[in-house]
Amino acid sequence: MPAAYDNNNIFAKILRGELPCYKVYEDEHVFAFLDIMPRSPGHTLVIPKAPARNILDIKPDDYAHVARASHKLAAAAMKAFEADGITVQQFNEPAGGQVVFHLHMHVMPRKDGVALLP
Ligand code: DGP
Repeated sequence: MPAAYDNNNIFAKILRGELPCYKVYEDEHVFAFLDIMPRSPGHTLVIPKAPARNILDIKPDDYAHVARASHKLAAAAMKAFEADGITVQQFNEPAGGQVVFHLHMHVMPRKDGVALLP
């Protein structure tokens, strides 16, 4: 059973404007900003405005909003970063690689032959 949502996680603070970020996109349902430790140029995080720890916690409609925005931002990032491809990735719980416990989708533009930074 996953832990409860913690309102004081870093991304909740970014959403409330309590911590700075480089905003990429915002609408009624989602917020997107650059990752502070980018694994590729343009590495963007897309998060729901609704509080949700991860995929095990989020309502399907809220996940759909994140997916829809990621779809839109992936196409925009391909153009903006003249990318050859794009990796979209999402981690859940520590065993699943999650470090920040507000659901987020990684959108990472890629160049041919260039590995993601660790
Ligand atoms: P993960 O939970 O494993 O999907 O990774 C969390 C990501 O969040 C990681 O790529 C680094 C990023 N990150 C952590 N703290 C901050 C922060 O304060 N600001 C921003 N913009 N990104 C952060």
